[in-house]
Amino acid sequence: MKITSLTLTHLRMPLVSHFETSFGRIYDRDSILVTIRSEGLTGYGECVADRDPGYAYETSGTAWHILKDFIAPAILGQDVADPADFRRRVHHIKGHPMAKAGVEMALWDLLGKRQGKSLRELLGGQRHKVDVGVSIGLQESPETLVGTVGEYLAQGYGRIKLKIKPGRDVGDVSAVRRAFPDLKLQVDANSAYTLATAAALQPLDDLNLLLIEQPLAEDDLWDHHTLQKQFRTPLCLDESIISARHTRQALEMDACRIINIKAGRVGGLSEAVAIHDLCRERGVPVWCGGMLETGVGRASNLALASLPGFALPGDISASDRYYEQDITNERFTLNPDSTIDVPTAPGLGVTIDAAAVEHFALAEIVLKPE
Ligand code: OSB
Ligand code: MG
Repeated sequence: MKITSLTLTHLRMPLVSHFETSFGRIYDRDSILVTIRSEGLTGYGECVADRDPGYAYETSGTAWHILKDFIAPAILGQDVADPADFRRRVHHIKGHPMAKAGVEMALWDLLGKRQGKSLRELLGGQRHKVDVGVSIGLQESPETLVGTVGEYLAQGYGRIKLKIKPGRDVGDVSAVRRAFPDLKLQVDANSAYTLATAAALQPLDDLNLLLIEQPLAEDDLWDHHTLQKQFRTPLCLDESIISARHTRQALEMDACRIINIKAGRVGGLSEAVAIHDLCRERGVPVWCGGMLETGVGRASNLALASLPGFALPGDISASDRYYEQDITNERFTLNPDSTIDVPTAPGLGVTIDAAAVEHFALAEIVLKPE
């Protein structure tokens, strides 16, 4: 696939309701839309780096720099055979997985369009619809939280994830558990605890949670191992899992018993599939995390989550949970059985609403071969 141009569009889209985690509150979501033109076809990818380095060190600013100054020159005017070839070409660039993943997604989209195959088919996904849940940010009070959970349950979501942080953990989660005794419930701390402060989480072990996501620092596999020994509830790692190699090490260390897979965090869909395959071999359940994606990234997540090892519901909610207006013409809706259909058209299976992209664009550059 000869790469004729690469367009970067920095987007900022208002969220339907603000989203608060242990690292901060946002009212709108930044992302970079990657558009690649090649041999008469156009591929789209989403770089999920956020405005602030709260979840990960990458930001829209660092991703823009790495994409423009390092990744684009490695592919512009070149014949990039497939995503594996792309990975070899950017291997010398240390880190910056979200920047790489944005371009890799666009190449998968192109590949699918060229071969007339959906991303699900290309990745080897089997399901035509995937189980999903909703990730709820920190609310004003436990009462508001119980109310919000009730609203999502009424919409048909069958699994709820609650964000927690020190001081807003056992009280909040117990209130939800009391109100909904049979609910499939899990929590996510986004690395807000240390081994010492995580002792406060011990009562969570009696609340029948599916998992406790990323309680400790991202670079701290060993203390997760120590903490896992103190909990019957499986720990699940998100931020800590940056590659298939780290996944193997985390599992060998018993630092967690479930893996959250996000293509952006691990450098792209290829690495995400490699992590899925490794976990499947070892009988470790995985699920698809979310980054408040636009319709582009949501289509990619759905294709990924259609692989057979995705045993738990993903953080892939319907479009209307995030954005009143999206950048894809297609909107994703929730089926009554708490699933979302996997797109079937070639590539990502979505089309771009150019007017919406223009409306949300803060900056755009078109890069071409020298
Ligand atoms: O830790 O899973 C996370 C959103 C942004 C950054 C990190 C996370 C999240 C979510 C939302 O939990 C998942 C979603 O609905 O997209
Ligand atoms: Mg998480």
